[in-house]
Parts: sequence; C-alpha cells; structure tokens
Amino acid sequence: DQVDLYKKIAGEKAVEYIEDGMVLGLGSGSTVYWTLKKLGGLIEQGLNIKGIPSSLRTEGWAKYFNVPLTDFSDVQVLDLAIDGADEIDPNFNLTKGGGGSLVREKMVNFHAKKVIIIADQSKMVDELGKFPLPVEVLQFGWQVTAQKIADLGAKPVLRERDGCFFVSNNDNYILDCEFNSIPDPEKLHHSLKQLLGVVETGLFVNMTDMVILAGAKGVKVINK
Ligand code: DER
Repeated sequence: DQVDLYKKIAGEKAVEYIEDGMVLGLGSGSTVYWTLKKLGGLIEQGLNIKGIPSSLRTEGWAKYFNVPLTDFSDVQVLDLAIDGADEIDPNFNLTKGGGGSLVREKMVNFHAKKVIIIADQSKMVDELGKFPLPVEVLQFGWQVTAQKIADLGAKPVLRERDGCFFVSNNDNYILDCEFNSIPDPEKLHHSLKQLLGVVETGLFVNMTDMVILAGAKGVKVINK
C-alpha cells in the first residue's frame, strides 16, 4: 500500500549515503528492509561494505541479501547507521522499539559516527508520546519495575507475541508504556534509566544526524 511505497522510497534513498569501505550499523524494521535489499544489489556490483545487524531479524535479511556482517569484536566505531523509527519529533528525538530491537539498535546507533533515520512521513510528530514508549526490562521482577514506571505517570503493558510474553533478542521483556505526551524526552529517558530493572528505553535522544522522509510530496532529506 501507499505507506509501504513511502518506506521503500525512504529506505532506498539512504543507500546514496553509503560509501565504499564503510562499516555500517544495520537498523531494524520494515523500512530498513528496503535499504538492505537495495544494498544487496550494490554489493553484487562490487560495493565493499560490512555491517553490524541490530536484530536477529535484520541479520536474517542481511544474510539473504548477501550483505557481509561483522560485530563489535571486529570494529568499535561504525561509519554510518541507518535505522527506522516509530516517532520523530522536530528535534530529531525518536521513539523506537516498535519492533522490539531497541537495545541493540541503540548500541549500534550510539557507536556510529553518523545516524540516518528513514521513515514514511507519518512518523513525524510535534511531540513524542502518542506511540506507547517501549522500555526493555529484566524478566525478573518485571511487575515491580512496571509499578515504578507507572509511578512516573505511564500505563505499562507487558508486550505479548503469539499469545506469549514477548522476549527480546537479549532475553528481556518489553513494557509498552503509555505516557501520551512526552514534552521532555531526555528527562524522561534519564528518569526511566535510573529505575532498577530497566535495561533501556525506546527514547533515542540527540542521536540522529539526518532524517529521510518519504510521502505524497516525494522524498525529503533533512539534516539536524
Ligand atoms: O523497532 C524499531 O525501532 C524500528 O526501527 C521501528 O521503529 C521502525 O519500524 P518500521 O520501519 O517497520 O516502521
């Protein structure tokens, strides 16, 4: 449908910023799928890159498209990370984690010199918070961790998948926390990170250098 087309346009546009010899951060989600697919074609034509995948799902896609993979034992600084988002605010702060990969996505993006976020235009919002904030928590005592998050003004819901509790690639749970409005993402991120049992939040603050948005009016590249 239309949104899928926009995701494809944004995903493919990001490939223009990949240079020969780069080590990439490979994000997660259905928009990044199109970046990986396009990248596979360029590798077939001789492009020399390798990437660290930010989820097992991305790892599977990368292998399918013959994108060479590496890991942090091999490289500690990435040249460029390309990733999706669930919400993007005017300061380029993000809500991420809709796909359940936020911990590895944040690790990969944090250690990249440049981060490009690709999205269909619907992801742009005036303020984060309508999308329930994914927070990765230890399985042990998740109920009491959830209570501490609720004390911050959210309604935390334990994520389920196929009728069971969702377990992340890091063997943790994810609480989708309905804050409704997040006027100060940095403050909320730090408040959440302090809580015992919280592993990481889906608030990606001050981590994005460029946003590629696709919509009815075509594709827009916005630098921070
Ligand atoms: O889970 C994630 O953080 C993904 O990047 C998500 O935010 C974007 O997923 P999409 O490209 O399938 O919309």
